[in-house]
Amino acid sequence: MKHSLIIITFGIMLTALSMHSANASEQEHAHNHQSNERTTTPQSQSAAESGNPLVVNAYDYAFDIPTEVKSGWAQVIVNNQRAEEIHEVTIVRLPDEIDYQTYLSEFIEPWMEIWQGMKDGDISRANLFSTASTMLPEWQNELDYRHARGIVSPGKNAEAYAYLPPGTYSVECWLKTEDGGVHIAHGMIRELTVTATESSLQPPKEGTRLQVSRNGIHMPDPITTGEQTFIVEVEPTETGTPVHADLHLIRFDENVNPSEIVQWLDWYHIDGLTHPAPAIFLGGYSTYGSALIDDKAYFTVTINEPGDYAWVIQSDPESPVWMPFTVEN
Ligand SMILES: [Cu+2]
Repeated sequence: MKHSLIIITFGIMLTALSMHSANASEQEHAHNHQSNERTTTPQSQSAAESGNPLVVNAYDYAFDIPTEVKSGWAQVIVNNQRAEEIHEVTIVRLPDEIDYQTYLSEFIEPWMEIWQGMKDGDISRANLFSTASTMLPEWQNELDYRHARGIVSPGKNAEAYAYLPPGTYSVECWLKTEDGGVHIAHGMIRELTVTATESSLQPPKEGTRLQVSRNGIHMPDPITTGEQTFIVEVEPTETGTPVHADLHLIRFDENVNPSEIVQWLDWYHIDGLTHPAPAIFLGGYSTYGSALIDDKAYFTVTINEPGDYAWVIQSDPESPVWMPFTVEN
């Protein structure tokens, strides 16, 4: 599990080489734009009351985030209402001796090169790991992923709970533009400091229960429209790693092909996580790194309308793991 996470992170890095100076003005613009609107965002207000919000405003292609957040539980609020494209938020704690600039130059930049090599056909999936290991620093194994892949379609918000020990972090989006450019390389990466001051926030105790196991996805109770909080119990395997890497709530139309959707979730696939998405993504969680605490995940989504929805797990396109269901009013 950890291995695959590291590989995924690699891929994102390729485009980062040029992102830094090129996107400074764009980020500046996004930041100014966002400051004016933040106080009017309902999600920001509700999170502020609960103690430790980490509001991530997404743009095509920039993040506006606070510079620091308290340690302990944080409410990661992804606001994708101002973007035209789908985005995600990965939150990774850097090793103690590695600063953010070193992370960019020694980890992100090689990953962007690796992805370019995959796009050009110079690096195959079969030799990806061996190639990556020669380009990436030893300390990559100490990267500590606390949250990843809460994929959110444009016009939507999603919230998830993450547990963040103090330290220096990177907040980044590994999704890709229509021509295969990783969003990180276009500017969707930011430094975050998690302070020693501890938040009093606790994850929600009330919510709709979900179980994810080797048998698939089990949701005992039907869900309705409105804001929905999910508490997910993820079955560990014999080795202690969760059975599935991630879970997403999607809205789809009758032409949906679940194989196409799970294939799209594969970052290493040449068209994986590339705009446009084959369904509307409303939120979810990933088990990368240390993202699960006590084998549980917590997240909140807003379901605006009744209709056809599904839980989808990144899985083998030959036998996709998904659970379609209908939402009533
Ligand atoms: Cu993005």
